[in-house]
Amino acid sequence: MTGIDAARPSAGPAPLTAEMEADYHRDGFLLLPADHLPADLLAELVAAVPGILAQQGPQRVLERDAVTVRSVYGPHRTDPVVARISRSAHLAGAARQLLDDEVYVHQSKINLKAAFAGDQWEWHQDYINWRDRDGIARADLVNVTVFLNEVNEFNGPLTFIPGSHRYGLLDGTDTDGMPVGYEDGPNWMATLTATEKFQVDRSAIRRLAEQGGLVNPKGPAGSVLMFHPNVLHASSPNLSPFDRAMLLMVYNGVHNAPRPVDNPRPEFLAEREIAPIALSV
Ligand code: 6CS
Ligand code: FE
Repeated sequence: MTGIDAARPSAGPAPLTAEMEADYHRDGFLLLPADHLPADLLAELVAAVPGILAQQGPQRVLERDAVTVRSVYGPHRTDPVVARISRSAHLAGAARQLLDDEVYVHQSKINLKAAFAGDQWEWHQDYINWRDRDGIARADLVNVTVFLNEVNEFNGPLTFIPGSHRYGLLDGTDTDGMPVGYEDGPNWMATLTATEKFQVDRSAIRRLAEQGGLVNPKGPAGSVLMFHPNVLHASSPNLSPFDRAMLLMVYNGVHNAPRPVDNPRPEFLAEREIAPIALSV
């Protein structure tokens, strides 16, 4: 039986070992080996990326320089290859395991982090946006990221504070107004740029980093990185001559579907149609 009223997911593909699950819950992130995704699936995905980055429309967000692509949102809705990969047991099955629920994609994006020009992401927790803007009641979501290039110490890897997800949403300051360079943009742009709208208190970041350290998972294209919506993370600008493109898919449990909100964000940022994914291979 499937459907939102169904109990918990029936037995199905379980790509993660018990040890991997424990690591994820302890650290708030988990890097899977590069061969987790079948090579043909990865090759198809990599081939689809230029077309996605060339999409015209509000779902494409530029860097402050107004020419370099920063992100393209919602490719699971517009691109058949990403749509298929989003349903694969390798990814959606792993999300289902971690959330212990049927899942659907709340948000997807390609973050390009272009060679020379890709800008930073300041320290943040993802969940604050999904709670406050999209009406999602619990932090029962998981980011599943596929590296589309090699990620190394030079091209702006995501950096985590292990264990920081266990403290829930941290205190900070919600800034008003639009970030520099985006003054004329729509309101929803404020949480998607190099300047975070919600600034987590630096004293908390320092304390958690002193306790947990910093880790930046690296690996070849095809590596899969999963991370918790409350884990503190950031990344530096990409000064290297190598792109650092990633596909990120945010899976939510169907029992955690968004409640209605005033001013809902566009559907390319926040899915409103909740249909549990039927896993494919
Ligand atoms: O606004 C959002 O939904 C998002 N913003 C950030 C900074 N991270 C995660 C999420 O995609
Ligand atoms: Fe984030």
